[in-house]
Amino acid sequence: MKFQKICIIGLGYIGLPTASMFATHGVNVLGVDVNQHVIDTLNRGEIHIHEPGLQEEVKRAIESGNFKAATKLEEADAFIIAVPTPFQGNKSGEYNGMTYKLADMSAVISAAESILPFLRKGNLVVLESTSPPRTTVDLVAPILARSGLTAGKDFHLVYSPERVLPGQIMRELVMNARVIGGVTPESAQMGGDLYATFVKGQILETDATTAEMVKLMENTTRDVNIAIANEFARLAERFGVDVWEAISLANLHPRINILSPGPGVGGHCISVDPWFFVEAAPELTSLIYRARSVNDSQPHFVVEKARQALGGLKGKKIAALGLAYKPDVDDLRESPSTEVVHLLQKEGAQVRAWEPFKPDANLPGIDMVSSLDEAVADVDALLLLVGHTEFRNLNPAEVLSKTKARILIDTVNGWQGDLWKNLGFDIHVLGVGKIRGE
Ligand code: SAJ
Repeated sequence: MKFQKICIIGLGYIGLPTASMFATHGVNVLGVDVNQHVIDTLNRGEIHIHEPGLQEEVKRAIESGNFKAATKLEEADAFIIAVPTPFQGNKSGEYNGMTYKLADMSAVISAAESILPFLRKGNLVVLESTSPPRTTVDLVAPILARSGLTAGKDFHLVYSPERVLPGQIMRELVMNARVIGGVTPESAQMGGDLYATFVKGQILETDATTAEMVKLMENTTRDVNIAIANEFARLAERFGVDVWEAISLANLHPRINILSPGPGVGGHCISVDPWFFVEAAPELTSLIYRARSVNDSQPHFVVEKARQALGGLKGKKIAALGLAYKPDVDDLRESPSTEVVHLLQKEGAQVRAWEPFKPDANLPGIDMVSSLDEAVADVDALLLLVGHTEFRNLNPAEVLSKTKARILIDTVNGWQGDLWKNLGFDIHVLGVGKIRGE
């Protein structure tokens, strides 16, 4: 089938790249978002998020005449739901001593409801948002059935997870394999036809619930693997080992690939998605639950490290470098760095935070400064929380000239210890329980 027009609901990190990609491949795209500011920004040809290559793609999309943004839907051949599925801030679930977070599906529900007046026979509806198992068949299909049309019979319904890595979205959107889970094989085929518009990776058709599980399994596996790296870092400190050296040696084994420890796991994906499994089946997910707990407690481990390095935290001044959830992105969602800053302040430290990718971020309770110089000027220690390239490339001599701090706490192994040590800095690296080089 040829798709003439599609509506994409949700113009965030996934919806906007996807919308512009379809538009530059000849499909007429209406991008819909509830946020008027987002719509105004896009219709001016600007973008509201930072992602390499996105600005150029959106510009091409607008120039092609195929893309416009609005707050209201219109009739279309296909509807794609790409809205956030965070967890609920104020509620949690309990099972056998486990306290777990609950998915907030309200944006998916509203998006599905917004399609109702426009749904016609023969349409395709795709859910891309990461969702708990069975969301497509148990939540979305019944909402859409209120139109009087049945999924798999009158219209096609598909779950197709986005699996792109922030920072690499534009390339991965095209090159990654795409899993398309239909409520019927015909739905899956129709979904495959849609994404074949721009996807160069393999298109793999399956059923909707399998596709949901695939997505959650991927991110859960990564979370568990990061948790074990974080636990190895704790063990290495206990046993006087440099975990980074130990990991690189272990990874020479042909079947081992240990990930990197750090200040914790952030972002809207890996720190959230495993909870969808725990919520759906707490009695089956003790390992997944434990991994989440290890990663969520990693900021506390960083704070203890800072306490040791500084001989106490009360009244100490600390420059926190990096608040994004990972290197070279501007996304601060679920960032472990902000958690570290809050915990340090709770212990009486005074923290100045510098985030080069979002210098004007407004984070309640956090003192954001507007330059690196301002952050490091009058502090006792520099705390590296994110391995942004520009932090990794800092020139130690230049930093020395701008700060009176002589203590460095590096949670991401971003700084070459020797260079800093030779200039008189005292360097403490997460996961390193010995003096490097000794
Ligand atoms: N992290 C570590 N150690 C590591 C790797 C990552 O501590 O070795 C931390 C990062 O600093 C960050 C968090 O984990 O705080 C997550 O970062 P990430 O780069 O692992 O993943 P995301 O959240 O940016 O993107 C993930 C990707 N999933 C997988 O790699 C399995 C991406 O492909 C998904 O599309 C995305 O989640 C998503 O949207 O679900």
